[in-house]
Amino acid sequence: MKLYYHPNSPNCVNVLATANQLGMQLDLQLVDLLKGAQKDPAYLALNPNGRVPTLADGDFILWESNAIMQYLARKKPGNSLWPVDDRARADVSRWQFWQAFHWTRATGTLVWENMVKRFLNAGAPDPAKIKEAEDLFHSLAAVLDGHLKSRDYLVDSQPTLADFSVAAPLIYAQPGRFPLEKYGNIRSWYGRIEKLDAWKKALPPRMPS
Ligand SMILES: N[C@@H](CCC(=O)N[C@@H](CS)C(=O)NCC(=O)O)C(=O)O
Repeated sequence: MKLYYHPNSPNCVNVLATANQLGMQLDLQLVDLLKGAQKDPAYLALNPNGRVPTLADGDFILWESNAIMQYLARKKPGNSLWPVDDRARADVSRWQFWQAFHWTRATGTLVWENMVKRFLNAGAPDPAKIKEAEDLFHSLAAVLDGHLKSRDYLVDSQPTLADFSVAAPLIYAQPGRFPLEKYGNIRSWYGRIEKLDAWKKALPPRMPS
């Protein structure tokens, strides 16, 4: 299976960590976002959103990182990343939807304003957008931190797809200036994710500071 990816994309780190944890080898195809390769007509034919990641399994093309993670997990029955119990599986989906719809709105804006703009020379950070994203971040982080108060991982006693999806944006917590000070449970949980070999192997080789 081919994964069209960029090593610095959090939405690729979650997929790579999943493949690593499942012991799967993906044929990695770089889409150079810095050169605009995501807008090449050949790539847009695979993924009309012009974003990474995209998985190609023969003639089956799949985009959206959470869908890709579930698809990979289905290929390895009996794994602990995507439990088969109906409620546990629904719980994993709950957090993956929460990540895609809510969490990345806050974290994505902070990463763009505080980090990516600097790399792309795309102008000064916009204080109003940062304030709005920080407010959203606090309301969401309070939910996540509260949930993690009595748990080591989001759904199970071991990591699931939910943990990889929700943890992925945190790879840029520092350069993105995520206001995490008050959220000790999130920091401890992310510390546990960071210790996993599958996660370490999925991280970009060079991390911006
Ligand atoms: N919801 C999508 C988001 C994908 C996404 O936004 N990818 C970013 C990188 S993290 C991208 O390709 N950006 C390129 C662009 O916007 O031009 C997923 O989870 O796969």
